[in-house]
Amino acid sequence: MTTPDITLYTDNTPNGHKIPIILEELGLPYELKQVNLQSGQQKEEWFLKINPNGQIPALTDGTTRVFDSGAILLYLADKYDADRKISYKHGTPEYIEQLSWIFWQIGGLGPKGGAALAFSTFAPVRSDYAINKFLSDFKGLLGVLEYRLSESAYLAGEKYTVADIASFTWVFQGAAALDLDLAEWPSVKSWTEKIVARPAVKKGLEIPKPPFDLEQFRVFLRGQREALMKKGNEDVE
Ligand SMILES: N[C@@H](CCC(=O)N[C@@H](CS)C(=O)NCC(=O)O)C(=O)O
Repeated sequence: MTTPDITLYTDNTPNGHKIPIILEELGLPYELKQVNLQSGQQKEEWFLKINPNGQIPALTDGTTRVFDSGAILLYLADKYDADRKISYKHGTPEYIEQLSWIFWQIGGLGPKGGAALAFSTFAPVRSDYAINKFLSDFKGLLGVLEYRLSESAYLAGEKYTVADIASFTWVFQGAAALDLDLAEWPSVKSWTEKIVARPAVKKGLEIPKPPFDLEQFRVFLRGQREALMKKGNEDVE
């Protein structure tokens, strides 16, 4: 195995936590650089050289740069998971399944969860149309996960993989942020509980420090939502 020379650029968000979880699962050494999203560091010139899209997470490994969490998790699995601890081997049916769920998360669960949170919680104006659309899209995708996890222990097969990590952070933090009760999706709930109990996941969720207080965040967001719901609906009839 090539010697890793990894620097991880991340912050406390669902996409941001995926990569520390994977690095911890694989026991890889890395340097951590927190990119403060609140202060807009992700759009600074130095960071755009690492991710021209100006978002976290991103990673450098020696002279190689990798951005966008799907690319990063596949890069790490290909390069550093020779024992296939958290990934399937290229060309196997499970590898294709793993790939499908990763792309599904990057193109669907993440953007829909992000939009649901933005419109229901942070929007400067209230649009019931946007709130309902993105919340129901996100819940629909939780239903897709429920269907898959009621027939398979993990998303790509019988083994926990990078595909699970990709969706897990969005379910674990996304559902809490949106005040959704996972009891509505029982297989997703027990899958989430199994994953959060893993030591590497516990550690990864606490990077960068200070650890993210999900319960405190949930209460804060609830207040934001209540304030938004007091505004008039601005949808055009
Ligand atoms: N498709 C990207 C999405 C990354 C993304 O949305 N990152 C967010 C944090 S979760 C971000 O950096 N937001 C700040 C911004 O867009 O300026 C990935 O999977 O890495």
